[in-house]
Amino acid sequence: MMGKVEKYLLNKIQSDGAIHLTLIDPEKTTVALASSIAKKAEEGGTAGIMVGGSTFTSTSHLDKIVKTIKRTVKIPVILFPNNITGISRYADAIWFMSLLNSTDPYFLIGAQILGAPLIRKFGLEAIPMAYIIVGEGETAGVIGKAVPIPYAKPELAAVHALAAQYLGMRFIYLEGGSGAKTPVPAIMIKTVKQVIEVPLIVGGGIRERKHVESAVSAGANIIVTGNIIENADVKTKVTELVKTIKELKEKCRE
Ligand code: 1GP
Repeated sequence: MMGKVEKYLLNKIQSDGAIHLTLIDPEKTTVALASSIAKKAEEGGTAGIMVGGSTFTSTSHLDKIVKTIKRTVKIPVILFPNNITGISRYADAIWFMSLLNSTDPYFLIGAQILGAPLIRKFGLEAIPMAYIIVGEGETAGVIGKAVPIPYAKPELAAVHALAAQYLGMRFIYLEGGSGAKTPVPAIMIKTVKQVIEVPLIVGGGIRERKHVESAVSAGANIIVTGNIIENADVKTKVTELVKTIKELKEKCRE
């Protein structure tokens, strides 16, 4: 049941050690800007474009953004939905995610039940993923009614991740929240990695080379950056982050 985007991600993780994904929040961008960010991020070596954000609701705007990005880049476009309004027929795949530490059943399974028939109708590739909000959690934590796992409790993140793996989820996402002052700490990433075999995605507040170094050295397989890409010289920034990942991998091989 594994689709082509998932295969592509797994192959790329295997060959590159770890990969970078660029997150575009439709609410923060115009169609033209989103397409230019995606193009520059692709030139900088990002492996795929994720489209989503915690508070946006306009599916028509999302459709326009995804359609334009698809026309601009060859790398896959993966939806990162906050709700059923985050589903676009024009994407390649969707993170079919459950917010594992939400207190609201809607974010655990309700939205997924409503969204599933639409995903089938559109022929979107669904990639099962456990979404775990940690640290301050930021907007995603508030909107998703999560009880964020404190950074000082990495063992709690690990048991959430292990439960997700036993439930059959094929990716685990440790989310520090977009714009987090402190990205997910290395000790939490390491503790989670010790108990899971599936790939680990880490995002939230990753802005600098040292953040990428710390996350990848601790075992992150996918690094997601959003804010920094929207605000900075995209190509330069993505190139720097992707280069950091590659250098780390080469160091490991020596
Ligand atoms: C948020 O993890 C992502 O869902 C990205 O966070 O915007 O802080 O890079 P930033």
